[in-house]
Amino acid sequence: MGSSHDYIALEERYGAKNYHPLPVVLNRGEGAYLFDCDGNRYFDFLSAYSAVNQGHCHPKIVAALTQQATRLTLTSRAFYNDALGEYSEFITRYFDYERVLPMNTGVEAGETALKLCRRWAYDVKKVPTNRAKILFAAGNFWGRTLAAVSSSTDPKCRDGFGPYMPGFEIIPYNDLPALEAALKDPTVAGFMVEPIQGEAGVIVPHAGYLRGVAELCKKANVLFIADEIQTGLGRTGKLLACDHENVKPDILILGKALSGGLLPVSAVLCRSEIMLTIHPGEHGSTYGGNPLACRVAIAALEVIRDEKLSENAERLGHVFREEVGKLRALRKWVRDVRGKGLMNAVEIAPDAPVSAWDLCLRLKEAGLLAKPTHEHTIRFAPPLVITESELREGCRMIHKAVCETL
Ligand code: IF1
Repeated sequence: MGSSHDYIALEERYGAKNYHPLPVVLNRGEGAYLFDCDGNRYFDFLSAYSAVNQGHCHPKIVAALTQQATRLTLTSRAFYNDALGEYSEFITRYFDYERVLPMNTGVEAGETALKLCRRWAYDVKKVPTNRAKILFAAGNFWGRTLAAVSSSTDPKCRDGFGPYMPGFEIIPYNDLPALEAALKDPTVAGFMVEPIQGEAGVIVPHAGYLRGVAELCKKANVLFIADEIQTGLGRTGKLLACDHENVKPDILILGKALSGGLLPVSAVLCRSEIMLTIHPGEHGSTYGGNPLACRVAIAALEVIRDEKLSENAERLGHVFREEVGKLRALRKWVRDVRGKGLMNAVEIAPDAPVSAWDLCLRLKEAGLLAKPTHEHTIRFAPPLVITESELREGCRMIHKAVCETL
């Protein structure tokens, strides 16, 4: 086993440079904890961007993986198998949708949702061919494909990758009048939106926004497409962030924790009228809906339900915001502590005596791993299996790291 330095040097020499990781080399994960090559233990307050809601290497999900891995892992969709049907019934009942289209990564599910939306526009809404428009919110993030970056307003995601996908329009987030105005265009087919914007810095819309989106889209015969890849699966204190307002999107997009962090599993759920506009041979994926992913996803969803992870996130989210919120009175440069459930962020002033990055380095020294999103906001999203005493210990580490700074 090499040293941390050796592992970093290998990545430096042989890898792409599309990330700037925190200088820590991890080799084991268990529950809310990560361990580095030098044997140090950390709280994981990123959860791989909410892909590890069930905690690292959850025994039940690992067991489902290892059991299926010795039987059958991949058939492709050229043939049937004994897992996809059972999984399709399980997940559509779990979320109360008529049908599911299984994919792998979140962005593939996003692309699938947009293809379904366009196809529904032409076949059902009767929008003239190739004229369908899809609305996105400024500040959105749904992945790194050319379609995804075509809808981005973040220069770091978008610039230098043109030309861009046509038919995409941007409206302000959390702005119902702007949505209402945009929906006057009869060629609009859908509005894809995160119930809480993750990458933008955990931007929580005002109460009633999601209900307004659902009502305005329904009135305009436009599909409400909810990207719950980061907000879903218990993260915000409900099974879905849309559940906070009792709204049901026309198309639901899931990913990340759908596998508990074991392998890429994503899904698009919607009613038959939308799903059946794509016919055999018109969309697919080599690994989409593979038996291994199906068994892992069933176990991952069972863990969220049986261990009441949404309820735990709801309860401990209030503890986090109360405890860390106290920092605002202690350091004026702590501008905001915000979020829902265990999807939270701390925003620091641009002129703070310490950068968000340096604060994350201090947090690492204190035993907690987190990462800035943009330069002045740190996202805090521990696995939903964290206990109250572990969470309070993590909050003490955050206090220590902040209060070390004058
Ligand atoms: C990176 C960000 C988070 C997502 C939402 C779809 C996807 C994501 C709401 C696509 C993915 C990941 C991607 C990863 C880092 C991380 C991220 F910082 F990039 F923006 F979480 F906020 N919808 N988010 O958050 O899912 O294709 O990655 O499976 O690209 O750096 P994916």
